[in-house]
Amino acid sequence: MLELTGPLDGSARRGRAAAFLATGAALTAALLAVASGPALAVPTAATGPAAAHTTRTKADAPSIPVANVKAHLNQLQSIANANGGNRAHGRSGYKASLDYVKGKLDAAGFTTTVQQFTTSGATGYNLIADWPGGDTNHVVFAGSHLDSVNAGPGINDNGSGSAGILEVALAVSREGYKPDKHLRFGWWGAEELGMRGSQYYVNNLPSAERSKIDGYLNFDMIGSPNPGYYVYGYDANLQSLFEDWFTAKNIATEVDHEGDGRSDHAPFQNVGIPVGGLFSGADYIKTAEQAQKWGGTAGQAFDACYHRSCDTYANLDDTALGTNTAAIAGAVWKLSGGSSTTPPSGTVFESRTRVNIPDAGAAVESPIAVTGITGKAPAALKVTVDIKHTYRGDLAVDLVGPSGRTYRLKDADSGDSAADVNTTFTVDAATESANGTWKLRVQDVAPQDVGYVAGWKLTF
Ligand code: DTR
Ligand code: ZN
Ligand code: ZN
Repeated sequence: MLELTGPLDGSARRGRAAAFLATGAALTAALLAVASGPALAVPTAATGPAAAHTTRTKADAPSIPVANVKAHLNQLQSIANANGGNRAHGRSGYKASLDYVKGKLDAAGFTTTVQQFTTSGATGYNLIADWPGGDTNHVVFAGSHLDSVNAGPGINDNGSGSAGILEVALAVSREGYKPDKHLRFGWWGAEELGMRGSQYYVNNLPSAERSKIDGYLNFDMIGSPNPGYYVYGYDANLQSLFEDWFTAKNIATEVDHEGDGRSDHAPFQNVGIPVGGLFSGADYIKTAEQAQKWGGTAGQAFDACYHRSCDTYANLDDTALGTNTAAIAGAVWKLSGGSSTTPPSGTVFESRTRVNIPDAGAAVESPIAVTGITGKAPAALKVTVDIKHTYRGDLAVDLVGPSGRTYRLKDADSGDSAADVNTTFTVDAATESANGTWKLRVQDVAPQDVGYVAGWKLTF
């Protein structure tokens, strides 16, 4: 698939947000710079352990498999099912949701804090997750409310935003991302009662700490079944950052006016922090003109199950969910600037054999024979992939273990027009014997762009 995309350019226009974006814009230029460490000699074919590499590159946002986001939403649905059908403030389903999200973040290396508060006679909880490192005087903050209404599981409102930022946070960890600015993520309680959790957080944040937040990005409903693509218009620089991202993907957007004061951006906005965000629509009706540009059904609500029991796992549009999650990742990486860390150290088995990938054709495989490793493969097996391709969204990438079991590394994503796949994936391969033939399987599922596997490696 061939698509011309302009460079993302968050040109700075004013104030702190301008400094925020100026850094972002400067970083955009820097992101084009690639600093690579010494390339060590490696075997030309897949043989025994090779020396670990040291490579540092200015990082671009990784692609985020929407399947990963949906897996979190499936868990939230199960939690609601097991807790009276909802995840509402003061109910067991909310705390179970928070415990799920916290568990994922703790395992990924985040510093998490649970902030407790009382509202409407019940205990509420906010979850804050800080990614260690970055300049703590400049915080890039992404948040979503985790609570549902009492009437249902709240999968779109707002499991979708919660799962989207969770997966972006986990991608930060997978990539070993080292942002120049400090990254913080928040999951808010009691939003449905009137942004009580986020208001409590802001009320209890010293003004000196407030001033360190360069911007707060809010994501409340990003997977509506009859979706629109709305961008918050409260800060010109953050608005244009998201608008530029969607323009580069040829997706039209509108500025959201329905949500004024109606979600967790409001407490931050009210104390002067620049806010931005995305929204896919609630109970308002999609017009014919909007259906023309966004698809879906005119005359119907963006989410007919808004605040109803039918806001379940089935109440999602995967394209909107995946696209908005990708936009969140793009904004987080762009605004925080930084580099990926050195690849994992350990016993490395590597192939540098080129394997051409047929355009819109059959899957191809690149094998690596692993020997001399006793026992099982690790639960955090690092798979570093180097694929050259002019439109990485055409590619589906899997790891095949010696048992023949397939592990999905990357979904095809028609919205991801960036080039190449240079990513280290982490795979739970603990059921596999380490020794044996491992294969990287790649399939190009869409016409017009071509590429090849330049190499890949396993680190045990
Ligand atoms: N997600 C809604 C709040 C909300 C945000 N933007 C809009 C626009 C129109 C209706 C509702 C909303 C909630 O949490 O209830
Ligand atoms: Zn909501
Ligand atoms: Zn709601």
